[in-house]
This record gives sequence, structure tokens and C-alpha cells, in this order.
Amino acid sequence: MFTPFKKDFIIGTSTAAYQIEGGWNEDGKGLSIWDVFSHTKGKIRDGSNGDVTCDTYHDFQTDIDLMSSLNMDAYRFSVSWSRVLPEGKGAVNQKGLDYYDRLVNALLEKGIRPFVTLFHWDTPYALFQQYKGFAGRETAQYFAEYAKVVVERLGDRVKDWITLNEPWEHAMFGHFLGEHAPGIKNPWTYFKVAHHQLLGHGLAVQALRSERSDLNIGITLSQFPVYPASFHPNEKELDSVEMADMFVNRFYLDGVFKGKYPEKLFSRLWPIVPKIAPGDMETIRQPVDFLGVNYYTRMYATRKWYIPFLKTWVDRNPSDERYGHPVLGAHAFPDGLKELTRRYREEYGNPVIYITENGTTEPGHNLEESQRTDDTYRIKYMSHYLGALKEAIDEGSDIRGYFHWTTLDNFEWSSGLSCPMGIIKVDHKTQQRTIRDSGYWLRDLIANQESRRR
Ligand code: IFM
Repeated sequence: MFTPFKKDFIIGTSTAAYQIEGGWNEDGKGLSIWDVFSHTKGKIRDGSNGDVTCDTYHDFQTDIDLMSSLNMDAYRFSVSWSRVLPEGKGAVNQKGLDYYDRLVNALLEKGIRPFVTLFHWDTPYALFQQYKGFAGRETAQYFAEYAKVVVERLGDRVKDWITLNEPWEHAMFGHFLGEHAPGIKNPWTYFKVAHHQLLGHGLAVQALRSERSDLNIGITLSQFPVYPASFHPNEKELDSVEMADMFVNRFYLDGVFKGKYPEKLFSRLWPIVPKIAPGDMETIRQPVDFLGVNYYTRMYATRKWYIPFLKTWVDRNPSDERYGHPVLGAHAFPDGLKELTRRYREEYGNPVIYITENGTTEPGHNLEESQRTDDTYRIKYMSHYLGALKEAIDEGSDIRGYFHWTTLDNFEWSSGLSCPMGIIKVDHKTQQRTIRDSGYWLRDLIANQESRRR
């Protein structure tokens, strides 16, 4: 067992609305792009959808009680934009807001600190129909208005706010490769979606701050150290590594922390980069209180990394232990956390960091195996990543918390219900919950923290 983290370090788990809530058309909720996408034949690998998934819209208390029994300090969840604003703008659905109000109260009652994510990929379908979602600039403005509606209701009790979750994935998988909602395969819209999300982030930070001055506000980015695909890379491959890194990581980091995008990336990809309106970069560069980092694995770049991007993530070290990340087919690479945090210290002013996601499924992608509750591989995975995290703190990074992905076996996007990643097993037919060994392991780890010692 680890030596404990410092007193204010928090440990919890993360979820997202579409992945767990169900109640997809209840109490006035509008459609989101994920409702429409998952109902389209052939889009979800196992034919499932998020109509019910973990059904937390009808019962969150069971899970909060379980989290409390596991000593969890905090819980990260997202708000469904179309539950609150069925059309994405305009009329507010009070019943939608009431749901999150009750959820927050129930968490606080158990002493669990809520971290709210405002956008975890479920754009209201009405905004997609009108503006192509974040491909349209208008959506950024409506996002900020939505942020204001939510903070007006929850801001007296929720202090930790995350504007966006993984804008790279939403732009890439949703609007470039078409594997996620809204299913658009169009490289020409990729950068528009990326830029407008960041613009929405900046506007939302302003909206949140105008409402209250006591909030802790950040953005969550997925981050991947990039490596060359071959062991003896030539200059061209090294150049691809740099480009891939700018495309996936630096575009977002530089936008948020420096108010500019990487010039080399823009000059190379000039046919598809968007026009940036005057003032946009200043808006995007709002001071944030923390950076949320979702860290799973590294990426490999080959010469033609960008066409088509995903095909080039190669298995460079077949002897590494594999973990069954659904999309990335990932290697476990805990040390990447140290690489990334070193970069944040040296180049981005050493921001406060929360690891807002990190997790795995069964290494062999075997569904039966991954449903088991004796998930020793997950414990091993967590202990390696937390070990690296501890080293990063010792090296000088200001990491304040760790959220494991995820609380419950949920709807894992295009992999549907067939990719269990929870520390709590869910039988989706009966909604029965069973805590996995990894859940108990985390419980004991938390019990051993300085913050728990009197
Ligand atoms: O399930 C996702 C989550 O919604 C975003 N980050 C990666 C997770 C695992 O794939």
C-alpha cells in the first residue's frame, strides 16, 4: 500500500451523463446527438444504446451510498445539456435542473464533493440541426448561456466546475472520423469544432465567474505523450511526432494557457484550419484554476500520421502489458504522467492538476473476463499510475486529486454496453450493483490517506 497523499489530496471516480443516466426522453428532456446516433442502426458495436444504461436518472442514491461506503472524497459527473435546455437554448426545463439539484444534495449529504462537467459530448440535437453543433460558432455562445443557467442553480453548493471534457475526442471522433455522434466524417470541420469548443470554454468561464467569485474552474483535456512508431526514427518520423503532439495536445494547451495555436501546425495544415475572429484567442485564454487531465496511454506517430490518423497508432512494444482500452488498444504507460506533468511545469506555468480520468478494462478485451469482480489487473493498473502520480508530485507538480474512470460499468460510446470499466459491476438487465475488488482496494487506499487520519 502507498504512503498516503498529502492532506488535501482527493480521490474519487468519474462518470458522464449519457453513459449512465438513461431517462433519455423523460420529464421534458430534449434529444442529444448521442440519442440520435445510438438509435441509428450500425453505429454502436453491440447494438445497444444509452436509453437506460445504469438508470441513474431514476436512482442515484444506491450509487452514492456505495461510493460513500468506499470512502470516496469526490465524484465527477456531467450535466446533460438537453435535459436542462431541451432545445439547447431558450426555455429551461426545470425538472431537468431539479434532477441535478437533488443529485448534488445527496452527494453533499454523504460528504462527497461534486465536480460538475458541463459538456461531455452530448450536444443538444436541436443545435446540431441548426448550427451543426460546435461546427457552428453560435453553439459556443449558447454553451455559455447554458453554463449560466446551471451555475445559477447549483453554484451555491457546487464549487468545482469543468467546462469541457476532451474536446479533441469530440472533434476527432465525432466530426472527423464519424465514429462518435454526430457521426460526421469531414476533416474540413475538425478545426472549426475544436476552435468553437475552446471559444465556448472561454465564454463559459466568463459566464461562471460573472455569476460567482468563489468557484474553482477548469477544463479537462485528454493527453497523450507521442512517440515515434519505429525504434530508429528518421527525421521525417520525428517531424510527425511533433505534428501529432501539436494536433492532439498542444493545440488545446496552447489555446487555453497561451492564447495562441501552434504556428507550425497551422502553416502545415493551412487548407483545413479555420479563420480565427479577432478577440477569440483572448476569450479562450481565460485564467483557469486547474487543468483536468485524462490520462490513459501514449500514442505512436508514423510519417502519414494524419491521413488516416487512427490507423497509425501502432503497437511498437508488443512485449508491453496491454490493457483493454476500447478505442486505443492501449499499453499501460504510467510514466507518461511524469512526462506530461514535467511539460506543464516547464512550459505552462505549473498549473494545479486534477487527474480527472484514468482507467481500464480487461487486458484481453474478453467480455466475460471483464465482467468478473476479481479485477486484479485493474488494481495493478491503478497502483502503477498512482505510483507515477506520486513521483510527479515529488518532482514538483501540484496534483490535487485522482478520479478513476469509472464508477459503474456504463455505456462506453461506440463500444456500447460491452466494455465494462467500473469499479462497480452493473448487471444492465437487473441494475444489480456489485463492488469489484478494485473498489475495495481504493476504499482501503483512501482510508489510509492523511486527510482521513485524525
Ligand atoms: O468513457 C470514456 C469517457 O467518456 C471519456 N474518456 C475516455 C473514457 C474511456 O474510453
